[in-house]
Amino acid sequence: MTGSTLALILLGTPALAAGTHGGGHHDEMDAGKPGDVSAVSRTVEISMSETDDGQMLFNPAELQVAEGETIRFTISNTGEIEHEFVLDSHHKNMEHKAIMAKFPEMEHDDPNAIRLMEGTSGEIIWTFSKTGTFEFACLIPGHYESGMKGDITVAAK
Ligand SMILES: [Cu+2]
Repeated sequence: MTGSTLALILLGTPALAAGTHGGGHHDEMDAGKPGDVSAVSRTVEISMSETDDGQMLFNPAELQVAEGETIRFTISNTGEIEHEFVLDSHHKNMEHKAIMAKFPEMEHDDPNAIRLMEGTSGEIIWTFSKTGTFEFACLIPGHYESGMKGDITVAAK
């Protein structure tokens, strides 16, 4: 999501609150940019699920990437409730999480995010064009606090 669309959402028009945000654009974001399938160098499988004691988890919850690498994330919701995978900087995820707390039914069409019903799977292809530490998170209210976050470290080539 760009700064300008975020600002619009924060202004909170009812139409935006009830609809989608982001734009499926291919601009560079904090954590890199949408990748091209022809550039995929590695597939990383990530599952999303809950535990019997109330935790909600990504597995794995840590990933090391080399700058410039394009990763195909194959994401499976093996749990019993809906989850999402949002790849961004920690800062952007926290901004987004605050919006989700107000509008839990908000749908995503951002290229860095996918929301999956239980028992379904999907994929995101992402090029890590920037070095740094980024985060994947489930921003459905309560899930992040229950453990649904993971770290991605992008190291210089
Ligand atoms: Cu979740």
